[in-house]
Amino acid sequence: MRLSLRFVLPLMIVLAGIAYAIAPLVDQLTLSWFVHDLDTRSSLLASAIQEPLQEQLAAGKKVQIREFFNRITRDERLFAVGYCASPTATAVASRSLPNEIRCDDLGRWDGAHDHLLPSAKGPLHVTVQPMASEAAPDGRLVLVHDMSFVTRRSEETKRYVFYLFMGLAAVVSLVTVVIAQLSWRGWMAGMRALLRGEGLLRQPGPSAPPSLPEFKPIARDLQRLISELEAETRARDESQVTWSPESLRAILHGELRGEDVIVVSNREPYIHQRRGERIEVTRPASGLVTALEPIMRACSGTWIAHGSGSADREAADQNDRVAVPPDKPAYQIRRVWLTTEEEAGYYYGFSNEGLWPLCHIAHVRPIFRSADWAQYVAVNRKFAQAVASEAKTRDPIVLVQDYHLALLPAMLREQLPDATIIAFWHIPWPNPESFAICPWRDELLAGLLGSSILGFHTQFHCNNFVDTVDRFLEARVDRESFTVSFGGKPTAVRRYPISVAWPPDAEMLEKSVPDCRSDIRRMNDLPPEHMLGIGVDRLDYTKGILERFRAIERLLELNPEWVGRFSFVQIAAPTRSGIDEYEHHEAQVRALAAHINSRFRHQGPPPIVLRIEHHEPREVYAYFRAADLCFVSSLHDGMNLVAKEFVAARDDERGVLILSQFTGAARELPEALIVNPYDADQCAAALHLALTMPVTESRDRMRLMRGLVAEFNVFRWAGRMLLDAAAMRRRSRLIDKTGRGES
Ligand code: ADQ
Repeated sequence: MRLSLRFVLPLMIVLAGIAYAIAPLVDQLTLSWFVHDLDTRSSLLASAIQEPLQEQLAAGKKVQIREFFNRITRDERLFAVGYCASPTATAVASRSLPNEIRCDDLGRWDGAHDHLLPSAKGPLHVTVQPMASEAAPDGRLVLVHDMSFVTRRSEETKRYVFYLFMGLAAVVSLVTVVIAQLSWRGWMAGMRALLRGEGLLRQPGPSAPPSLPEFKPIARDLQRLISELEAETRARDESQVTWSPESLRAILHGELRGEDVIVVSNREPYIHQRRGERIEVTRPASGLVTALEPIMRACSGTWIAHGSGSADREAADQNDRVAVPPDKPAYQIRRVWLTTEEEAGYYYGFSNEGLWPLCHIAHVRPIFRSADWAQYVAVNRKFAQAVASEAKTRDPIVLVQDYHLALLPAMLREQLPDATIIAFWHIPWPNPESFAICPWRDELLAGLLGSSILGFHTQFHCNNFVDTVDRFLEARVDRESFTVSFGGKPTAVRRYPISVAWPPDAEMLEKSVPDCRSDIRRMNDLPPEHMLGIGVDRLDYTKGILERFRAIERLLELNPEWVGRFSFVQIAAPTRSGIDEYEHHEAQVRALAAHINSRFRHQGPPPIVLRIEHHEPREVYAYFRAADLCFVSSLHDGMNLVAKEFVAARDDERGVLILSQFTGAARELPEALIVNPYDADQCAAALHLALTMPVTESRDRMRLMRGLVAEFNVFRWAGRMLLDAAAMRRRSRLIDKTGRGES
C-alpha cells in the first residue's frame, strides 16, 4: 500500500503539471478555431441579410434598418451590426456597436489577423463585409460577435483537460501498481526459491518450476553475496558485544534456551584425591579446563570426563555424578571409569605416544600400537554411551574436546543423529604428509567428520585439516564455505582462537604488583631489585623448556652483566609421568638447569629456579605479576594460554612477553617479542632486549596485547561456537519443517 502511494502521488503531480503546461496551447488552438468559425458565420450572416438590407437601403429607411439590426443582435452571439454607406458616412448601426468602430476607420479590420477588439465584457470579433449597392458602391457591413463565450469555454476545456489527466494518472497508476505487485511477488518468490537453491540449483521435483541452468552462476553469486553480508553483519554485531560470562549466559538463554549442553573431555575439571584421612579437590593444570570451566558455570550443563582421581568414586553419587565447583555447585560432572589397561592404551598409548607427537612435530617419534588403537576405539565407545545416557533430549549440543576423542563425533552421530556436535581440536593439525604416517588416519578423519562443527585455533590448522581430508578421503570439500561432506551431514571447519577469562577472577589480582614482586623474590631467596623471568608450563617436550634454558645460558654468555642480577623461575607441572619420553624429558630439564646454575652460581643467586610441581592459579598469577618478563618457547603449540594469562595478569601494563613463533598465540599477539625457540642467539637477544626495554615501550606493547585479549576472550571463543551451533540448529529445524534439504 505504502509502495503504491509512493508511486501514485508523484505520477499524479507530474501529470497535473503536464496538464497545466499544455493548457495555453489548448487555449490558442480553440481560439483560432472559434475565430475561423465566426469568420464563416459572419459571411453567412452577411449573405443572409444582404437582400432585406438592400431593400431597406433603397427605401432609405434608416430607422427600420436600425430596428432590424437591433432585432438580429438579440442573437446570443451577434453583439452588434452596422452599415457604412461610405468611409465618410455615419454608420447606421445597432445600439450596441462599440464607439471604436467608425466608418472612416474600417480599413483597420481588413487585414487584421485575428479581428479581435478588446472590451470590458471580453473580446469582440469584428468582420467587415462588402455590401455594395447602386446608391452606395462602397457600402460595407460590420458584424461584431461577442467572444466572451470563448473565455468561458476555454475555462471549461482547461478543467476537462485537467480532469482527463487526473483520471489518466489514476488509471495508469493502478495498472502499473497491479502489474508491479504481481511481478514483484513473482520475482521475490523466484529469488527466494533461487536462494534456497530450488529451481535453479536443484533438480526440479514434480511440482517444481523447470531448472534454468543459465541462472546457476547468478544464484551462486547471490548466495555467496548473502553469506558475505551475513558474515559482515555477524562481525559488526560481534564487535558490539562485550564478551563476558553475562553475555555468554544471555546467549545461552536467548539463542539456546532450554537446550541440553554436554561437554565431553578426557580430563575432568575437578579431581578428588585422597590425602590420608582427607579428600582434597584439585584443578588440573590444563588449558582446556581453564577455557571450558567458565562456560559450564554459565550454562549449568553436564561435563562428562574420565574419573582419574584416587577419591573420585567416593565423591560421586550412585549415578557417577558430582556437583561442582565444590564451594558453589553450578554444574555436574559425570565420571567415566577406565580400567588400567584402557587408560594405558587409550590415554598414554594412542593419545599421548601416538597422536600428541604426530600433531606437534617436535622431533619426538610417534608410536602406534594396534593394542593401543583397540583401547582407543573401546574408550571412545564408552564415552559415546555415557553421552547417550546423559542426554536429556534427542538433539543435545555436545562439545567434544580434543584429540583423545577423535572417534566420538561419528559414534555419537550413530546414537544421536539429531545432536549438534561441536568438536574442538586443541592441538595443532599437521600437514597431510605428516598426518599420513598414522596407520588409522582414515578412521580418525571419518570420526571427526561426524561432527557438525570442527574447530581449530588457527586458520592454518583448518587448512591443514581440509587438505588432509582432500588427500585421503572420498569426501566433498567446499573450500569456499570450508565445509566437508563425508557420508552423512556436512561438517563446517572453523577457526575459534581460544583465550582466557576477561577480566580475570578478582582474587587473581587481589595482591598488588609491588607485593607480588617482593613476596615472590623473598620466597625464592632473591634480592628485592633482582630481575626476574617466568616460565609456566606442563613439563612437556613440546613446550621448549630445554630451548628456553639454552637461551638463558646464551644470554649469560653474551651479556655477562646479567649474571647474578637476573634469574628465571620455571614452574613446571608434572604431566604424563607414565610415559618414558616424559620421564626422560624431566631428567633432561633438571640436568640442564643444574648445569647452567653450576656454571654461573658463583656470582649470587642461581640463574634458573626450577619448581617441578603443580601450583594453584593464584600462585601462578602472583608469579606473572612479580616478573619482569615471561618466556614462552613452545616448539609447537595449538594456542598457548600461558602467554595470554601473563598479559591478563599485568593490569599494571608492565612486563615483556617473549613468545615462540610456533604458537597459535603468536598470530594474535604480534606486539610480543616473537622468537624462533630453536635459535638460541636470537632468544638471548630477545631476553636482553626485554630486560633493558624502556618502560614506555613495554607499556605500549602490553597495552595493545591487553586490548586484544580483553576483546578475544574465552567467552567469545565459546560464544561464537555456540552461536554457530544455534544458527545451524535453526536452519536444520526449518529444513525439517519445510521438508526442503540443502542443495
Ligand atoms: P596445554 O598444552 O596444557 O593446552 P596451555 O595452553 O599453555 O597448554 O595451557 C596450560 C594451562 O595450565 C595454563 O592455564 C597454565 O596456567 C596452566 N599451568 C601450566 N603449568 C602449571 C603449573 N605448574 N601449575 C598450575 N597451572 C599450570 C592445550 C594445547 C594448547 C592450547 C590449550 C587450550 O596444547 O596449545 O592452548 O590446550 O586449547
